[in-house]
Amino acid sequence: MSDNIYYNKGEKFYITTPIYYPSNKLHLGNCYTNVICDAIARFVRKQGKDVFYLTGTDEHGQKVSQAVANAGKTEMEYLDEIIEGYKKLWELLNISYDKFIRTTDDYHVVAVQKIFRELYDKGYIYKGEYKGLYCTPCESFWTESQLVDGKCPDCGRPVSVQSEEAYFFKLSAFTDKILKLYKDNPKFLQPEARVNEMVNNFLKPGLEDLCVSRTSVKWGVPVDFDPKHTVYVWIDALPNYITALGYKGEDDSLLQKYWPADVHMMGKEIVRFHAIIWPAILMALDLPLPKKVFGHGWLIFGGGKLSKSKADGIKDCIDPYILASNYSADAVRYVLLREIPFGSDGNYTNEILLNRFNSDLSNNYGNLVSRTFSMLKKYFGSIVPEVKNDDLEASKELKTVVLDETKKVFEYMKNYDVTKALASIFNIFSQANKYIEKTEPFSMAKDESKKQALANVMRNLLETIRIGSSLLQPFLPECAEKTLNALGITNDTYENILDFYALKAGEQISPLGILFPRLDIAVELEKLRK
Ligand code: ME8
Repeated sequence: MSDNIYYNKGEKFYITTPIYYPSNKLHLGNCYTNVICDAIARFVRKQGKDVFYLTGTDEHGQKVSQAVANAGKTEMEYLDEIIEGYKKLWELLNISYDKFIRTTDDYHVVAVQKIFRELYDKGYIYKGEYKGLYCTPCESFWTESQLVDGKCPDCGRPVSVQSEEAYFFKLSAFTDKILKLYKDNPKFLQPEARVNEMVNNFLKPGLEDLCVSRTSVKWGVPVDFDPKHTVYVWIDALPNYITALGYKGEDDSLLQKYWPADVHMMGKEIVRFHAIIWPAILMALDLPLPKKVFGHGWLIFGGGKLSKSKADGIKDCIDPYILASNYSADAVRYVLLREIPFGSDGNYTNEILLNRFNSDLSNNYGNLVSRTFSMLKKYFGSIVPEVKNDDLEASKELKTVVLDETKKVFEYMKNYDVTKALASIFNIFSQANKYIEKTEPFSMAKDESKKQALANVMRNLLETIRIGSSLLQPFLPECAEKTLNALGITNDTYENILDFYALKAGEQISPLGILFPRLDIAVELEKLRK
């Protein structure tokens, strides 16, 4: 990002989520990466940037073949249904991606074949014999030393010895280059703890060549010059970030425009692929590297990472469709962004969601907006009042908090820290509620001599709500947009976010219903248990 952290019209910004494995049991943890990326993409768009936001699905590999065999469908029938489910979920959660890539898309398949061939022609891929420990659910080979208690270090399931003729990628040639990359660009991989993990677990022991084709897996991209081989699923998956932009396709203008990516966002369990293997492939292809790889933490449920296999066994209380339909997409987005400290793990329970709903969304933001709007209606007929001679200490304090917290939001978002940014935004709302307690507009309204002071207070509240809602919009798009629209604001940007008085005196504001009706937590918990 450049120097002006508030507004940079036209600057390019490319953000990606990992491509998701097909699953017909999508859980709340699955939504996390996309919700973070959506908040960042929306925020950056409001900074005037030209954003390209990519998500999609990772549809090849042994796991799909197994699921298809069980379901009695063709691969594409099985996948199309699941992909529809993903698209519906993203729509429900207001995920504003620009492109959805499927690794079964023809252009992707052809581009992966061309990439494989180029790496082979350049001598980075060679043929050999593979004997290794393979975890089928994770589609990963492991070395003996990487296993934990003899099992897959990612999912804890058993691994099996597999041996076959295979192609290899010369990953071992990249150890020093990747170490240099981290050294020269300390912010390439974040948070910092992930750098230590990569260095200690993989780079210091020295990278091993990577098996990049399988003859036993049929559902995948065939190696075009040796078709009994199928491209290893990660070598098929990682290039989605460039094939989606037209790399090795007919038109690569998007690639010219947006590559390298500003940030690849993902969960920490797949950082190894993105911070070691992916840069090595890009170096081998002579392409620029992404500016940042960020490995976020996990949503923890019942003491461990919420995963697809685990979600299968749990009641629907972590079903994002049910939670978003009952409590709004904004509430689901809020609990994910606020409860999982960005970069770390965070616990989820329904109590946490419902308590956050009542205390932050309903009592703090919702109540501030509804009290202010109803007072404005009562005292000024919903007309934006003019400020004159505002010498209240409380007003100065409010404006200072609003502008300081606004600046902090932009500082935090420079590092994509969505959790801290949200906390700052809610500090603005808390301060505005305190301002009402301190200034007591309801008492002022009884005293004709305080009419102007009352006007000042109401105007300060409206402007605070405007700025707070403008900041909130990328995170909770529905409620913030309703509020902004009621204030007569559409197509809001951050161009003048630091101007405190931006509304026009004399304008009528529109009525606004209750944004977050208070919930009876016990009743809701009971409903979710069913
Ligand atoms: O890994 N908490 O796909 P995926 C937080 N296909 N994030 C979670 C989570 C949880 N409990 N569970 C899942 C893949 N995620 C590969 C990627 S990219 C070239 C290939 C996140 O469907 C996970 O960390 O298993 C990842 O960022 C995303 O969901 C998709 O995971």
